[in-house]
Amino acid sequence: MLNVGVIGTGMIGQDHIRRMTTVLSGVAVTAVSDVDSAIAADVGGRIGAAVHASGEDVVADPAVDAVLVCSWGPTHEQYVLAAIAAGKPVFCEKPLATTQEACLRIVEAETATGGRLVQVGYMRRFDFAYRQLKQALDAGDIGAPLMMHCAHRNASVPSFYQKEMAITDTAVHEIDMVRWMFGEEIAAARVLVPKKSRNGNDLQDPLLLILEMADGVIVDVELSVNIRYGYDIRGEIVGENGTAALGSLSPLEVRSSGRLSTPVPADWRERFLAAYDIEIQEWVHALAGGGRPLGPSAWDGYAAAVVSDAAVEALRTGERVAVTLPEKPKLYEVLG
Ligand code: NAD
Ligand code: ISE
Repeated sequence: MLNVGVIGTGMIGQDHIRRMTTVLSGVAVTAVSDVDSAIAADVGGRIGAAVHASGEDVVADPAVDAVLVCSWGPTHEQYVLAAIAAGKPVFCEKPLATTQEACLRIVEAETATGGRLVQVGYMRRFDFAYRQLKQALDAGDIGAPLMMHCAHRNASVPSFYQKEMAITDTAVHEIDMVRWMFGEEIAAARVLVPKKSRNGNDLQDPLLLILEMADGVIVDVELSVNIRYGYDIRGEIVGENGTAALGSLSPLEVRSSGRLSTPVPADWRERFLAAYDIEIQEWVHALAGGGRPLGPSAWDGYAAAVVSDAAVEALRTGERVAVTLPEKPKLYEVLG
């Protein structure tokens, strides 16, 4: 049994606690903490977990084998570094940290230990539809890839969401996904700014992010974060001999009153429900008996941060911004 301590018991923290306590096997939640002590006490009390005053106390708890960080992005670095210093595996929700410098500090701390401890919550790699899409691509079903069209649409975003978060909080999922999908790094980013939606208040919404992969494949990502009708994630790869795309939004079709309709997921919890289950279950299995995490690494978190910084600069300047990564440490060459 893997005993997990959860830092941050907000939306995704509670959702991961629900899956670890009621859906998955081989895992128990033994400790929680949140800067909002009332939420932590409520969530911890419901599952009989120890409630700690700080994230560092969760890491230090001898009844915690591994740590799950689900607090706000700017707090990730301190908890991931604390877990690495304690030699405990840590799953950190995306982004790994909010600056590339902070991500690099994590990479350096982890490589100094000589083995992987960190996994980052880029769950699309665990989604059935994305995995099928990659299988079709890798099998050569559509020939060599040339372009990919993506859309990332949120019905709405929280009030603390700021303009650049369309890149750093939302598009980071596509940034990670295309690195994994094509097995290539991203070489440059541009951002086009369309007519502004009146649903977006102070945000520049929507945006069109253009990513150039190192081998010349071009990816466009529509980012609409106040589209109201629901949560809609799209992806279509155009190859030399065909195209492959994520399938329909829902397995249900309703034919009624002369109309054919299908439900649209409300948010990420619904759309990626099974992907999160698989992501955390595979993490638990990988750690069983003292194993190492195999999913998205600290290096992947760092690479996503470097690209997202370039895209933020492209948004500010209107220019094409080239992306340069340092050499990948050997640790990540071996373990992915
Ligand atoms: P949230 O605001 O609902 O919850 C975050 C919680 O962290 C809050 O309860 C807050 O009080 C707590 N917190 C803040 N600072 C803290 C600190 N220093 N120590 C302990 N707790 C602290 O936000 P959320 O939507 O649950 O997002 C949390 C993280 O998960 C973010 O990094 C976000 O980007 C990520 N996220 C990932 C996905 C995904 O699809 N993988 C989806 C949603 C959120
Ligand atoms: C949120 O933090 C997520 O990670 C969701 O998957 C994404 O769709 C949303 O835009 C983010 O704010």
